[in-house]
Amino acid sequence: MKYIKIRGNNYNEVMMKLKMEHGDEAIPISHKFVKEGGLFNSRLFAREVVELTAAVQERRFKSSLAGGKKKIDFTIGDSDKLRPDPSPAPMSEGIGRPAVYAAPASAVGEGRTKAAGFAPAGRHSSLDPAGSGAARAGHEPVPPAPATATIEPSRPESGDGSGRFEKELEEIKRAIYKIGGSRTADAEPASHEEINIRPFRQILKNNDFDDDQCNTIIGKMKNSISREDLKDKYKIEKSLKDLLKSKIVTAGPIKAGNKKKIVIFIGPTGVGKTTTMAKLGAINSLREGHSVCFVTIDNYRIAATEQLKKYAEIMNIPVHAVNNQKEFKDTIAAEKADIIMVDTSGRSHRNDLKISEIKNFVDAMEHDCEKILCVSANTKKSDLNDVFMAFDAVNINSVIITKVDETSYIGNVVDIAEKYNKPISYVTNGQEVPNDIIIADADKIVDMMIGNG
Ligand SMILES: Nc1nc2c(ncn2[C@@H]2O[C@H](COP(=O)(O)OP(=O)(O)O)[C@@H](O)[C@H]2O)c(=O)[nH]1
Ligand SMILES: [Mg+2]
Repeated sequence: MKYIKIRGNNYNEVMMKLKMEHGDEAIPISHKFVKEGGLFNSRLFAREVVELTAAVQERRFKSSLAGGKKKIDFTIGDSDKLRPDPSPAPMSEGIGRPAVYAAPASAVGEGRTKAAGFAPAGRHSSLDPAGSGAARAGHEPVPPAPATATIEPSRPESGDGSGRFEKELEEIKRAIYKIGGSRTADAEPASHEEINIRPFRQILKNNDFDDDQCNTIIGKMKNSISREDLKDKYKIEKSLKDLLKSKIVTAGPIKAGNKKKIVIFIGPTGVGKTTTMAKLGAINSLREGHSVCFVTIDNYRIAATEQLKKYAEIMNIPVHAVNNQKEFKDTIAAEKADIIMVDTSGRSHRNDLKISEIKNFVDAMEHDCEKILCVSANTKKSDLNDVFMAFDAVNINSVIITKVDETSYIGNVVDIAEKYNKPISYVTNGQEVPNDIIIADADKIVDMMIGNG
C-alpha cells in the first residue's frame, strides 16, 4: 500500500476522485479542511478545500507487502464534516466562478457549501457531463454499519483470502455510506435533470435573480425543451441563454444625425460617467470623424472638471464648463459640433434636489437630447432599483453598464433595466480610455451572465 493525498472542493468530490483514479480498493483514511490559493501565500482570499488521505494499492503488487499485513485504525470521526455537501454537487469544473465569488469569505460555514458548486474555473463554462450526478450516484444509502472499523487493507494473494478482502471492503463502504448516505437516505434521489439544472440555477442566483425569478426562468426553460434535451447540459444552457437574451434590449451606439446631437451622461457619483464620456468622445471624434465637444455641469468638484479637461486636451476636443442654466443653454445654442456630450456631477440618487437640478438643465434645453444613465455593475440590486427610480425622473433613454470588469455577473443590471424598460447602449470594462468600452450586444451580455464573457 502507499498513501496519497487528494484535494477537492468537498468530500464527495475527493471520494469520487479517489474511486476514479484508484478504484474501489482505495481506502480513505482521514480527511481535513485546508486552505489553499491565498494571496501571496496568506489566508487572504484562500478557499477551503477538503484534503483526503487514502491508502491505495501499489500498481505492481509486491508480495513482500502482502506478507506483512498491517492494521490500520480506520476511524471515521467528525461526522459533521464528513457529510456530503448539501449544496449543488460538484458540477463540472467549468460552470461557475472562482469560489471567492461564490462564497464570500465572511460566510465560511455556509460558504463551504457554496464553494462546492463553484470550482475554480475561470470565466469559461465547460460542460462536463460527468458532474455531480456521478458524485451522488456513489453515495446511495446502504444499511447502517458501525462508524468505526478496523481493517486489514492489504490484498491477500491467496484465493480464499480475497473473499475476506471483499468483505472488508464492503464494510468500509458501509461505514462511509452510512455517513454519506444517512442524510440522503430519506430524500428522493435527485433526477438526472435536476442535477443538470442545478448549476444553472446557481448561476441565476449569482446573477442576483431571487428564488421566484429563478423558478420562473427554470420553469420556462423546462417548457421550452424536450425531456430528452434536459439530459444535455449544452441544450439547457442554450435554452437558458435564449431566455435571458429575451430580457435584454439594446439601444445601439450613439449616432450623429443631421441635427445637433446632445448626449447627457447621468448617474451616481463614481460610476464612471466622465471616463465613459471621454471614451465615447474619443471614439466619435478620432475614429468616426465627427466633430465632438464636451460640456460639463459637474461644477461641484473642481477635480472632476480638471479630469475632463485633461481628456479633452489630449483628444483635442473643446470643453465648456458651465455654472448655470443660462450658460448651459447659451453654450448648447452656440456650439456647432455634431455631437455635444454633457457630463453631469455625481449627484447622489438619494438626493432628489440634485436630480431635479439635472432635470431642470435637461428641460431647459430646446434641442432633443439623449439621456444616458450610467450604473456600475457592482451595485446591489436594491440600490440599482433606487437609482433607476430616482433618475427616471429625467426620463432616461438608455443605460450604460460600467465596471463589468469588477464583477462576475451582471444579471442585476439586466434585470432592473428590463424592469424599467430601458435599453442598454454600452458596457464598459476597464479604466482605459478609449478602449475599454463595447457597444451593448445581447449575446455578449448573456455570455457575461452565464459565464462565458
Ligand atoms: N474598473 C473600472 N473602472 C472604471 C471604469 N470606468 C470608470 N472607472 C473608474 O472609476 C472611477 C470613477 O470614474 P469617473 O469617470 O470619475 O466617475 P464619475 O464620478 O461617475 O464621473 C475612476 O477611477 C475611473 O477610472 C470601468 O469600466 N472599469
Ligand atoms: Mg465625473
